[in-house]
Amino acid sequence: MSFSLPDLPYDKSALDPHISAETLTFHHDKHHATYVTKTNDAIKGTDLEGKSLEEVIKAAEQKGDKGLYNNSAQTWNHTFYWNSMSPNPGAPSDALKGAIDAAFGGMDAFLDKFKAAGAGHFASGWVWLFAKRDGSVEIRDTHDAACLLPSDEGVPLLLVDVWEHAYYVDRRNDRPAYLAAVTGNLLNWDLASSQYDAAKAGQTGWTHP
Ligand code: MN3
Repeated sequence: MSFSLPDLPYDKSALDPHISAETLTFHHDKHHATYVTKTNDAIKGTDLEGKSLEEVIKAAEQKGDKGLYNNSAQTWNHTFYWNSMSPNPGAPSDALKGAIDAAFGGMDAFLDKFKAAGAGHFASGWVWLFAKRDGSVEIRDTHDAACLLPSDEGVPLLLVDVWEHAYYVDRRNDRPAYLAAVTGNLLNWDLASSQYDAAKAGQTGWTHP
């Protein structure tokens, strides 16, 4: 059994004008697809074949297999990123809104800090909204493929790609404009709210299909 490239959870034009269909076509059908193919190639015929993607990522990390880690973590990150955006973004639950208010002093202050974290992240990586098991939330950024899987520590709520391929077609080098478009219009608060409930309940939350 091998991993399949999950379909986008919306039409390729659904995020336009914030993210174009051209960007989604290249990003999903080329970049994401390549990570899936390379993950499958690396585990074919090994004892990892048939395991969940989360198990593959953890095994690659433990073994120090950088190639497999990078491709499997990028597969997970991209699927979670697609789901972290929606043309119908909704609003955070009262519980999550309370945690954001406590951590950042309000939604606008959170969005400003999230955008600043993304704009200030050096080179390729990811920006996360992460909930700890005690119900507190924080912004994290990770380099290259590094993936924050659900753990005893907490659960990721939202994830935004800041690799250049996420925005260069639409925005050229203007990463702040991409971050403003995504955070202002597309963040999937329904997903974030259900992930927040999972974090507090000691559950795993979203897992890769
Ligand atoms: Mn990407």
